[in-house]
Amino acid sequence: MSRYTVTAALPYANGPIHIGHLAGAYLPADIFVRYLRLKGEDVIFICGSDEHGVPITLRARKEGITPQQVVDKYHGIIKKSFADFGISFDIYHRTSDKIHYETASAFFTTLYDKNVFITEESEQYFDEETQMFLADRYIVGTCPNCGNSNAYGDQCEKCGTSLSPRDLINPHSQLSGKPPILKKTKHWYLPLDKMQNEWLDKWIRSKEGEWKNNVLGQCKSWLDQGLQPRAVTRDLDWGVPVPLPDAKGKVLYVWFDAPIGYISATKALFEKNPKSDPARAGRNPKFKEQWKNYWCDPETKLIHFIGKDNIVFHCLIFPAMLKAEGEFILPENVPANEFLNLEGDKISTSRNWAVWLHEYLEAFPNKQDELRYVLTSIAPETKDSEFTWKDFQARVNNELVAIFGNFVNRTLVLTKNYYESKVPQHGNATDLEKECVAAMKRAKKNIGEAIEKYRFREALAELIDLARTGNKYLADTEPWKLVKTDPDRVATILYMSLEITAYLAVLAEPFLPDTSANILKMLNIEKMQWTHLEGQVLKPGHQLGTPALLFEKVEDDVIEKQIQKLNSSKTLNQSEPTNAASNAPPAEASAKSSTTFDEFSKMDIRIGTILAAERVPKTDKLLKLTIDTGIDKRIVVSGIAAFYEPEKIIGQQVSILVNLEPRKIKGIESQGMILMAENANGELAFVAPTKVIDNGGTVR
Ligand code: B3M
Ligand code: ZN
Repeated sequence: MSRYTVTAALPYANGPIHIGHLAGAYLPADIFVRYLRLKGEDVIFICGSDEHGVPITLRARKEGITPQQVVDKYHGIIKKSFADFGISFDIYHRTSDKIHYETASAFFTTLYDKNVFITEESEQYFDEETQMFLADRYIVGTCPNCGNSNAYGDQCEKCGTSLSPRDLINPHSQLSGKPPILKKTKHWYLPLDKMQNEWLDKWIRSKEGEWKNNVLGQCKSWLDQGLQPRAVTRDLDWGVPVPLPDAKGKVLYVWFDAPIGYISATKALFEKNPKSDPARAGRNPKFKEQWKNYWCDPETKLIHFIGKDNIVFHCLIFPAMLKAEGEFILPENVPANEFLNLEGDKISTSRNWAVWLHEYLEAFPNKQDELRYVLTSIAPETKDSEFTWKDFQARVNNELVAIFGNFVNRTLVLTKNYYESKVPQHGNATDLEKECVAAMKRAKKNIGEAIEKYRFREALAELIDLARTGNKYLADTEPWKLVKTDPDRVATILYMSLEITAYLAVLAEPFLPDTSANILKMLNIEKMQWTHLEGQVLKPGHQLGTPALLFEKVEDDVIEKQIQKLNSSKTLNQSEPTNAASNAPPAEASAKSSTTFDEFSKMDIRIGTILAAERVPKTDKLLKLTIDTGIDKRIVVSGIAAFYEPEKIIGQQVSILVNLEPRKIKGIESQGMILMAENANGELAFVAPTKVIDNGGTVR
């Protein structure tokens, strides 16, 4: 028996969960854990809400409530979604819990006492109006890498580059919208540069061939650039206080405390629900407290399931912390997934371009396994992948209904009709039955091996293949025709089909837990271990339960509704003119007919800066912008509200056509037009200089 500690990324408790979360981390983790449990391994599955960090406090500001109210609300919603979809955590904890504060504090103190940290006083951005330092997402500006004007102080979500506030061009405060000033402050840093040289570089490179390429690739690119010391404290009032006398008003950086959340959750698990492990405790008396078996015993395998945006934290920074602490094991593997897209577009909370789990369940009650199935078959394991409703429908109807459900149902209904739902006595096996037995063994072996290699798509395909084999077996042998002429043969065929069904029930459990339970009930057998799936499973004469349909066809109108629902958020984003003063044309394949330089020169295009921005009431699209054009300050109404939040674009430089005839839009006189770039999906982005140009600068 091996011991495993399996974690899934702690979601920020600042919003509900969507299909991208599920496909990225929680489903693969759940499949892995359910499989290990079926094999009788000693495994704990840990998760919880990440309740600190700027995403939470920003949300609180937006909703006009306290951070604690935000996390209380979303912790409940998220926890319920996971439970609804059968994500079988041993504990779903939260980082606002007392035990977490104690654990994270103690962890910091140990590192401090061991002189791990370096301290540095440096100048950081400060918002004079709110008298606050602007950590991480409190500061917004233009990404130096891709020009995205909404990059955060810790990361550009557009190009994925990790940033520090000083990297941003045109930085401004999320709180006041004003450009910040610089102010001195002291912080504690993890010397990742030193750690890279001492062991981290070697350790990561030793994972070659073992860890997924997408994961190693990202790690190596970080290492190749050379790691920098990283601050693990922040000037904020929401978080775990830094446990030092000279650190008033400072808290631990959320990415320092959050992964420690895995450890505190494990402690909480054993406080509430001790699992006894006397054998190991006896062998290794050093670890008296049980949680330590899962974090400190070098034989335990620590596996982190995450999305690709969390790779650096789980592969480099958290291991660096664990190693520095000294008592802990390092991750055995970090099988991170890429991203799941939705109907041709990135999933986006702000544009409501998502399938939320709680909304899915309203439309498809009790169809959790259908979504688990589809998301696993398209999981972004090696590259980004895409969910579409049509594909969802096709996979449910053509695979779950037509193959899996159909086979199980035919088997049970025929047995009911011919043998009053008692397992028949089989006769001699022909080559056909031998092939079935071989297919069952192969499926068990291949599914297990694929799961152990984190190839869940492949594992699921093997499961459907076994059902396909069963379906073909019934089609080839046609027991419904033989029943009059060769009843012995029919008994064998149905016996064999029931055996395949029993295999399917057990092998499906990691992927489709409800379906597995339903089949077991119809077979009237207890839940079985993976290892018990050897030889004959069912005894002749055994009384089966009542057959029922496992899956229902998903009809066109249901799918249409979902597509319409999504499209309505798209129309909301696009219905009004994309730029009120123009009617920007969609991206066009061929160039327009030629013009003269003189014609072009009539356009007076200037560089300006957005001084103020607000939504135009009763519209979804329009922002009223105040622009400093270098010539004057003027109002422009622009149809960009779907793409930019007003408070985030203050200070943004833009190109503006200043000599366009003024035009009244929703009662506001718009004096000019902001130039926007538009892609084929109708997404807009500012056309802005790549370095700061004085307002009034010309565009030619
Ligand atoms: N809350 C980021 C995220 O939800 C972060 C994960 C923490 S895992 C320790 O993507
Ligand atoms: Zn960028």
